[in-house]
Amino acid sequence: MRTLILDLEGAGKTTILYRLQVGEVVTTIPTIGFNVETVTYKNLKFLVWDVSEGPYWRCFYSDTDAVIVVVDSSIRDRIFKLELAAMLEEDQLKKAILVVFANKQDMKPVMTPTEVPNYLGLPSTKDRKWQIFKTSATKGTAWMRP
Ligand code: G3D
Ligand code: MG
Repeated sequence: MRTLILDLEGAGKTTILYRLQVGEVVTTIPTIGFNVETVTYKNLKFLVWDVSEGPYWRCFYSDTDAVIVVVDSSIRDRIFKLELAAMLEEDQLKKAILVVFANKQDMKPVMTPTEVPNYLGLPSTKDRKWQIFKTSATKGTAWMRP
């Protein structure tokens, strides 16, 4: 299974990767020139990078089974919302299931976990399996909403 983990810089991807403790986190700088972290565990391969890297991520789309989006719940970022919507329109990601981590729940959240899916426009997404979890990567907690 190929899983992409995306967010804006600083939402908590690296912390989550280490928290999973499923293997060695390898940081690679491919020829295109941005950082991709990878962890391989059994038949799971996680590829992790910042959404702010823009369209370059297309190179990694093929055969993606799942997309994990890490949202920093302590900020409301319009660019991220637009980037995510555009990304999910991509043909190669049409069949991928979507998991949202509403992260940094230990901080004073600007968005409640109920707001996050609405904010990202998920309820109106057709033909997409998605689920949201409230998380605190630093505390190591994750639970389904509400
Ligand atoms: P990134 O890999 O997505 O860029 P990081 O993000 O995992 O490097 O996390 C960025 C910062 O946010 C780190 O703080 C990290 O400790 C913090 N962080 C990640 N997840 C949480 C969370 O759930 N709660 C809180 N309070 N902080 C979190 P530093 O200070 O090391 O830059
Ligand atoms: Mg990181």
